[in-house]
Amino acid sequence: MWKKKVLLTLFAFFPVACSSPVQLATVQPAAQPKNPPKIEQEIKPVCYDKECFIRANPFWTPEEWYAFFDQTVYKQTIINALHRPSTSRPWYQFRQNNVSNSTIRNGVAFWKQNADALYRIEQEYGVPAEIIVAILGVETQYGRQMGSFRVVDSLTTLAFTQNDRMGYFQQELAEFIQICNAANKNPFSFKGSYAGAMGMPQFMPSSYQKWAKDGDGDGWSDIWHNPADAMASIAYYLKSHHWQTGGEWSIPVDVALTNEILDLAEQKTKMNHTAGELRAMGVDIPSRIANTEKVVLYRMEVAPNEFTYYIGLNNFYAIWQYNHSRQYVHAVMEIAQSIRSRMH
Ligand SMILES: [Ca+2]
Repeated sequence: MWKKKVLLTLFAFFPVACSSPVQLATVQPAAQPKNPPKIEQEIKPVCYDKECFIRANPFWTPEEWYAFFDQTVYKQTIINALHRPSTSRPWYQFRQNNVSNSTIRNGVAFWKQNADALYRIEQEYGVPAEIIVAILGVETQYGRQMGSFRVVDSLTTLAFTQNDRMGYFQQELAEFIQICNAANKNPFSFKGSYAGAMGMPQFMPSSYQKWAKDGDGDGWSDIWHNPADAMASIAYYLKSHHWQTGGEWSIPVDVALTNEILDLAEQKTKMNHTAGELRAMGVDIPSRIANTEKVVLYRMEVAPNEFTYYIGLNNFYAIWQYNHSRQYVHAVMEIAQSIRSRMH
């Protein structure tokens, strides 16, 4: 089951990748290619060598695959990054590092530069401009830090070095090559994070297949260079994950600190309770939220050992699906609100 879940997960927001300056891929075709047809990727068994992978992906001949692999470079730094233990920082530290004045200031400038396209995308998808801008800010600093690894090196290294997600990266590699083939692009010209997350919104190839959009109507979803395409892709992603126009995202709540509540606040993020059920457990939820509404209870450490409890609503969950981190959602929301307030 995890494999299926991972496929639906965006490996966005990798701090390692974000530490490098952007080096834009040079992909300027003579003629504008059309978006490739969506590829239905079946779940394939994990391969432990390239021969097996080549047999499983016959859209290229073995000679073409071997010529390709000859040009890819194994990167130990990618494996090191994969195995680096993920440290779960409390919110008050995460906030300090991710909600910066420069991100807000640059977000305001980015909005002004792209105001027409943003307005159009906001109207089409029903996702507010400030949310789209804030996600671009947190992911890649508005395209300034999209990752410095060649996507082919990242995916090949991760696909053929023993790790728990080999099968996942093999599928991502196959999808990436098929995207490039169908669009007549050179796969070696694209850069991304160490894990292969690509472009301004940091989409993995499978996410690109499902949710990348052509925001400026030139026929190619260029999430690497074209802000309109990147913005439309983020908006479509959120819309596809049930963003509700005008909906709330998260509300601070008073709680009765029972063991049941403490347990619940530490569980995985799932919209598996209703507001009515939480009210019955002693959570003080504002009356405007209907008893039937699905919510998730969680808490954020706002200072050492000081917690604020929240209920996350539908739009909290939509953003959480972009990046499975409550801190990420709060950073996006805080940046979005600050940017919006400076636009008036
Ligand atoms: Ca485009």
